Amino acid sequence: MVRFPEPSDPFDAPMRVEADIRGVQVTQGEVPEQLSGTYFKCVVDRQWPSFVENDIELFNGDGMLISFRFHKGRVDFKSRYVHTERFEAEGKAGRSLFGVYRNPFTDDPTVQGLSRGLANTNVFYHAGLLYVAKEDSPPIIVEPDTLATVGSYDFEGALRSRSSTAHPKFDPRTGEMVFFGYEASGEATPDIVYYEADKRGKLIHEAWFDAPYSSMVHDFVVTQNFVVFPIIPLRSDIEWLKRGEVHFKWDPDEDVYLGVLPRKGSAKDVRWYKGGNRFASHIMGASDDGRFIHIDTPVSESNYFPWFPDLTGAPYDPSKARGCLSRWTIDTHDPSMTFTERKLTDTPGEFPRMDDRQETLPYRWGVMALSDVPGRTAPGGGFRWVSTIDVETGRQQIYYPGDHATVAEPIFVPAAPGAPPGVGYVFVIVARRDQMRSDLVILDAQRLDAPPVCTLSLPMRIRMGVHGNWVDQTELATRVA
Ligand code: V55
Ligand code: FE
Repeated sequence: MVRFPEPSDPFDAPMRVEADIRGVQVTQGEVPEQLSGTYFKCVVDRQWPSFVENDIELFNGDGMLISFRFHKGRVDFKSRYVHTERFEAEGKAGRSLFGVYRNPFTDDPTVQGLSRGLANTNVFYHAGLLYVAKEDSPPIIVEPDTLATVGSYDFEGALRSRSSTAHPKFDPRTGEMVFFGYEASGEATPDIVYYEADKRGKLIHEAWFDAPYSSMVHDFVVTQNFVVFPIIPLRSDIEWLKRGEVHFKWDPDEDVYLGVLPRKGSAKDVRWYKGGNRFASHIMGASDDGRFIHIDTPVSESNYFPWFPDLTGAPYDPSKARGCLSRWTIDTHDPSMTFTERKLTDTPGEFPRMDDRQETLPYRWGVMALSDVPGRTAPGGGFRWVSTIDVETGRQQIYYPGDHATVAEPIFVPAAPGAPPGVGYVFVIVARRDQMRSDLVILDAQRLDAPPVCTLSLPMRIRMGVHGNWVDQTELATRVA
C-alpha cells in the first residue's frame, strides 16, 4: 500500500508526476527573446514511501530532473525521474528497498550490490555530456532534450572512485572539469581522490590522499593554482552504520581542516590548514594570487542540518545554524598552518552562486538565498529572500517574492554568451505556498530590487530540491550521442 507520512506543509507532499508544458504561461513582463538554452534543475520526489522512520526526504529521495527550455521567447517545461538502478529496482518491487540515508546496512537484502545512487543533487554539462550527480556514487548521464536516463558513467573505465562529487568546478580558461570523490574507497573511509578531466572529458589527473578524519565533503574549492578540500566536522564512522544509524554526526569538539594542493598536485603535496570548530558547506567562489587563497562561503557556528545529530547529545540549535557569507583566507606561505575568517554580510542564508564564467578566477558578483534580513520580516521559515552581493564592497540588492513564498537556489544566466561578468539574469523558482504552485521568476542581475523581468507561472508545485544550472544552446549543440 502506498501511504506517505503527512508533511507539516501540504506544499511539501510528494508529487510523483512527470509533466510536459509546451509554452509556459507568462503572467508578468516578457521573456528575453535572445535567451537560448535550458535551465536544468534537480528536485527530490520519493517514488515509494520510506520504511525508515523520519527519513531525510531532501537527501534520501529519488532524483527528478526538471528543465525549462528557452527559444525565441517561448519556454517549454519538462520533468522526468532519473532512472537510477535504485529507482528501477524499487519500481519493480512497488516499494522502498533502500533504507537509511547512506547506510547500506539498512537495505533490503535483495538490493545488495546495486548502486545506492539517487541522482538528486546537481545537474551540469561538460564536454558534450549532461551529468546528474549525487555525492555517494558515480555520475549518471542524461539526454538533455528528453531527460531520458542514459546510465551511470565511469569516464570510459577511468573512474576508480566509488563516489563522485555533485559540485565539480569548471576552469573557464582551460575548459577542464575539476572534481573529486570522498569516502572514495568505501563507506566512512577518509579517502579522497582528486580528479581533473580535460576539455574533451578525458580523465587527465588523479591523486588519492587521506583526510584527517572521515566527514561529509559536500563542496570544494578550485582556483587557477590550487584546489582546497574543506574538512568540516560532520563525521562518519563505519560502526555507526553497522548499528543502523544515519551516516553523519556533528562533532562539536573537532576542528576544521582545509587541505590545499597545487592544481594537478599529488598526495605528497597536501598541506592541512587548521581552524576551530564551525560549519560551512557551499562555496560561492574562490581565487588566488599565487600566495593567498580567498574562499567565500556561508559560515555558521554549528551544524546546519537538523537531521544529523550532535555526537554529545546536544539538541539542534537553529540560532547557531544560521550562517553569513564569509571569506576564508589562506596564506600559503604562513608556517602557522591556520587561516583567517571575515564576514562579508550580516544576512544569513545559503545556496551561494556566482557568474560561473568567473569560476576559479577573481570575481565580484554573487547571489544567494537568505533566511533572515535584519530589520525586515517575512512570515514563515525557510529561504524568503534572494540577494546579490558585491563581494568586494559587501553591497547587496535584495528581492522579496511576497508573503507565503519560499525561494529555491538562485542561479546566474548571462544576458548573452559574451556579456560582461554579472550582466544578465537571476533565475529563481518561487514556491507560492498559499497557491500550491510555483513560478520561475527572472530578475535583472544588476537590478535585483527592481520588478522582475518576467514571471513564468506553472499550474503546479515544483518539489524541494537543491542545485541546477543554465546550459546555453551553443553548448548543448556540442553534445555527443
Ligand atoms: C546535500 C544534498 C544531498 C546530499 C548531501 O547540502 C548534501 C546538500 C540532495 O542530497 O546527499
Ligand atoms: Fe550542494
